[in-house]
Amino acid sequence: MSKTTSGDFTKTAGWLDWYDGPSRPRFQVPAGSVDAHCHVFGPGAEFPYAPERKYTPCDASKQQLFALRDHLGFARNVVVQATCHGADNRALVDALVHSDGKARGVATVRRSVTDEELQALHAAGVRGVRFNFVKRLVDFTPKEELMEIAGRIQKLGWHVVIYFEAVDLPELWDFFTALPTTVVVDHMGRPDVSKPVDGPEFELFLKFMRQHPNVWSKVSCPERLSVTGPRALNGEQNAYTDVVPFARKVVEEFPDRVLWGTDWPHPNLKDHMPDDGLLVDFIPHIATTPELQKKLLVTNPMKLYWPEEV
Ligand code: 0GY
Repeated sequence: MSKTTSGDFTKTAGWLDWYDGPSRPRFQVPAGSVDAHCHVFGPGAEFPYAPERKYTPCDASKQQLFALRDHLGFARNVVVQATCHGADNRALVDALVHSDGKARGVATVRRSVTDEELQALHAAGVRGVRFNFVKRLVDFTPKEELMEIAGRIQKLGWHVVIYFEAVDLPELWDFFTALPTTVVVDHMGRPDVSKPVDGPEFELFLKFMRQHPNVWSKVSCPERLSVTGPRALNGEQNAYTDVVPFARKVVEEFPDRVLWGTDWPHPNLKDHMPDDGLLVDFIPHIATTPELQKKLLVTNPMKLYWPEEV
């Protein structure tokens, strides 16, 4: 069933809506698991999409996100500000404050943000900011502006989430390695999984993590990275096999610095929309023991987002 975008908005042509009626995962996530990368979109009538956005999605509300959390067996969410909302964090904050303490967030802020605004975001449950370097998603922001923001949010104990393409890591290396906070990389820095897992491109990413103990990685988004599939649809229990060696390598080498998230509602997928239940069934392929699964899904995200409970 096609979903709508409310308010004065029309979905980007060819937009794929999130999947209705996801299956119940066969893999039971450990008690207290955190979906550490997901988004809310609008609803546009209540929380308008930003004028500077590069896409207009279908609405994906906090109630729909929380229903998915419960269906998949997760206890908590980390909601990441999506670029379609720019630096207007109202939809994110609304989700956090209506989550009964079960959601924390990663915001987008500009240099003009005031200390009072940062304090208000902290009170709502924000614990990080996202710096996005994926050119199809955002306009350029000068690095000195980002470094200034990093210095300010460091004082709140927050971290920086970075999103970039693997080919851009060499150029961004000096900036990333100068960041003063914990740094969380989205989706393993988007490796080209048609290249060898032990080839120079992914080795550079592993070196980035090896040399910098403050760098963490989300091992999420196989549906975005996979070239050969098979897709997480129609009960497929061995989806996205080409991504498995990359994610497993990161989980096994850095078990205390990895996070996982659904990426619901999966913005900008072009090829297919995965069944989120089957995405959860991907987890034991990359975290193959109960110990690794617990670190990935409970211990690590709790340390970063709910440290007062650890
Ligand atoms: C993701 C990936 C994407 C989009 C965004 O904030 C966003 O718009 O993050 C993407 O298009 O690759 O992590 O959701």
